Amino acid sequence: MSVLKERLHQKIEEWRPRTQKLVKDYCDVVIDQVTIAQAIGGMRGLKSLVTDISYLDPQEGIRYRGYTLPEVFEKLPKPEGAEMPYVEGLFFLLLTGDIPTASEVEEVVDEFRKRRILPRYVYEVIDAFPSFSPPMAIFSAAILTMQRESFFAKKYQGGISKMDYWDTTFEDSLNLLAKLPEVASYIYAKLYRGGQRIQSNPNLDMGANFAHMMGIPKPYDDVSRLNFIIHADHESGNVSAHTGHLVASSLSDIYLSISAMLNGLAGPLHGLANQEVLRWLQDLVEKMDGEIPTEDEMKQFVWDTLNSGQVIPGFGHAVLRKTDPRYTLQREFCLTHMKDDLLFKYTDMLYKVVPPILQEQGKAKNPWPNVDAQSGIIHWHYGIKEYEFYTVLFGIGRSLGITANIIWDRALGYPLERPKSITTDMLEKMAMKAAQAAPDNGKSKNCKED
Ligand code: CMX
Repeated sequence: MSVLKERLHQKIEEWRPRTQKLVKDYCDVVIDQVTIAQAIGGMRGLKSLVTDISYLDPQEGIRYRGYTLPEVFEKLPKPEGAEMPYVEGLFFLLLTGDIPTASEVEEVVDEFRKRRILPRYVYEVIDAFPSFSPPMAIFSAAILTMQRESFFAKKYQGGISKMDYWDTTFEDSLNLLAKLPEVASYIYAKLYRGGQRIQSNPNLDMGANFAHMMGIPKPYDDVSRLNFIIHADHESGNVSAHTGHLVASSLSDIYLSISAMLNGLAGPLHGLANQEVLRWLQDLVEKMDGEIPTEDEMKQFVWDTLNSGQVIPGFGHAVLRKTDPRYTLQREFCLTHMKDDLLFKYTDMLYKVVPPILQEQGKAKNPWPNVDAQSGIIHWHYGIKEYEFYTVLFGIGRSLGITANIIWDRALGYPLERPKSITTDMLEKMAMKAAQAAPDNGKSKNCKED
């Protein structure tokens, strides 16, 4: 058994009694209540999911296993000469809660290397897609195709103890994660490089190997590591994480679950926003003939977008109420490596101009930039100009967190997810009952104005 699997096993054994005790002795303790606004409004803020892998504080941003992102980047071991840590080390941290030693990371790197080879049929499936297919659709389908490889599904059919579900799910997760960079880079080669594929280099770690397969020199290896790590997890309620968890809760295997979560990530209000940012910026670059706009011109462009009924991509967040630390980390990278880049200059001006405008407009609860405001311009700078591919890059990173969550869901025996729905009729009756009991006209105080 590898050190990672052994450590995970030990952590699971230690953790199980905590969850069991909560369910057995404290099952009736109320942790939240649901309002009509939440039931109709996407369950925003409703505390109804449990994960120990990451926690999103609205003011501070994400913590992985208790560590802020700057701490994660500082503490995780790095390949020699690299600025950014091993992605494989992050997976160790997400699964166990422990910062791995250099040799522990090396073992995970080795596991990924051994499992990276794609079955031939995956290339054939990717090749069979018509040209101009969206890369996220191909990515999701390629993963779905590999479902026949699922160790969990085979063992489940043969009959295994519930206590052991996590073990085969762990194996499936490692097998899939190791293959994702290969799948993604092959999709890129097929769609945008006339099928000219660069074979993977087994001597490299996940980030460096991905950069190599994409044919992009240093420091894109560090960009890949940065990109995969910051996108890995954002607690459980976002669309991709929640979809992965939901699908897995029916005991669908990792391949089915990750393929499904990618379909959620592909939406414009979620992972697709990074490509929307680029499209929107390119539009402005064209209007400005490549010149840097004045602040007033930039403000006008932002207002024009809002007045035409569109959102400002890369700004706002369902939970965060401050600048996303994932944005800040990428900005620091840009300041070191590409501070004269035209799109970076635009992005930096937007950082100044957009928040006061969104505040003045008074709709968005969070006027600050999120992770997507900056990620696309970095890939663009290093030569990935096909921005519909950016969500695929997000998806590789997000898979690390979601597989870690699903392994733990299985380990702790989380059951089938099945909330209850009610009808509008029922809601109206509840609203009337509340109104009769209340003073004035019975209308709630905190409802949104028209
Ligand atoms: N530009 C303009 N209006 C915005 C806005 C933005 N960036 N962010 C929020 N608003 C608007 C909403 O559309 C909503 O308007 P209506 O009341 O007319 O429907 C209002 O402000 C309130 O929204 P909110 O409660 O602040 O935000 P939500 O939780 O509903 O949505 C998000 C969050 C991210 C979808 C939203 O901020 C948005 O659309 N941002 C732009 C797209 C984006 O960057 N998405 C990426 C998010 C990160 C990720 O998941 O990858």
